[in-house]
Amino acid sequence: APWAVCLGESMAVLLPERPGPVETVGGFRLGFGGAESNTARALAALGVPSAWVSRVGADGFGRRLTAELAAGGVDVSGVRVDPDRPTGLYLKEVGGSGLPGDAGAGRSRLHYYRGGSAAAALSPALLDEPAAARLLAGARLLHLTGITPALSDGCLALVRALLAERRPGRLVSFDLNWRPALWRGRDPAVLPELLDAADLLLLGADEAEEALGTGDPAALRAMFPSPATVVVKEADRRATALDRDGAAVHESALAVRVVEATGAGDAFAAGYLAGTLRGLDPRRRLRLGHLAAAAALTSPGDHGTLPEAPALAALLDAPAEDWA
Ligand code: KDG
Repeated sequence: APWAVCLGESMAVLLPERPGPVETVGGFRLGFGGAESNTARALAALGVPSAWVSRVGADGFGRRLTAELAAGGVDVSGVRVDPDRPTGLYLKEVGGSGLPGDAGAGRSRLHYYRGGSAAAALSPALLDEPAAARLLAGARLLHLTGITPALSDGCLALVRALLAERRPGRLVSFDLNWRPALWRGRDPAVLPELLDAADLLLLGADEAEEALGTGDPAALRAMFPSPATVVVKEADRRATALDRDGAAVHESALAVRVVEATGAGDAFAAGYLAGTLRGLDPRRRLRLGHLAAAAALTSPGDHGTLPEAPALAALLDAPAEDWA
């Protein structure tokens, strides 16, 4: 049975041929993305048996993205096909000229075409679907993000139900993934209660500042007393893991030339969670997060390619002065 279950919406994505406003970018390449399925795929790439649970439309996008995830080693037996609603779509607008050193390079705006999508129809009814229920019952880790509760009332109710249902031996991780565009017309005040119900909380300092009023690791730890671990990512600087008594472990991020940043947070989560499931020490968990994020940062799509296992192992074990 898969160790990790990642639940949330995945979409087709239109990736522009070059950076700039949509009007000027020429053609688009088709890709697939979605925070939780990105994490599932990166977990599988790290050797962690993983499943993605969601809904897609009975359309070519849904079939293609499900097939791509399956080809990436992700268990898709818990993906339902909705005959009445489409697979969602988003468009990436990449900032700057694309030349290295350009301050706008790598910054993207996502434009969503996902209202009324198949995944937005997720609800607590999922818990009675045999395939999903079997995956959820067998998992050692359930990974959720702050995107799902923004999608619909049904999605919010499902996230609440999953967080309320504690299972011994199963960790629940929650990545804030603040997407203000998705909360228009909905109330993000529900987020703190959800975040505090997880075992393992992942937050970007910048997004936490915007969504919660602070990006300070100690302040966030104090704001969310329940999770066993709170991990705060300070962009390209470092990440900090804080346990319940506030003890902190820091690890610097790797210096990389950013090609396109979307998906880096999802990859970081996968690295950190893979390290957690493997029982690595706190520093190596953070390192594996940084390595997976670096792979995503240096690739134009949401996904990157990790170093081969021996190189990865050497980096995890490197003495502090040789790391970053
Ligand atoms: O983290 C990457 C995601 O933002 C991207 O894949 C699209 O899931 C997505 C979303 O809702 O923003």
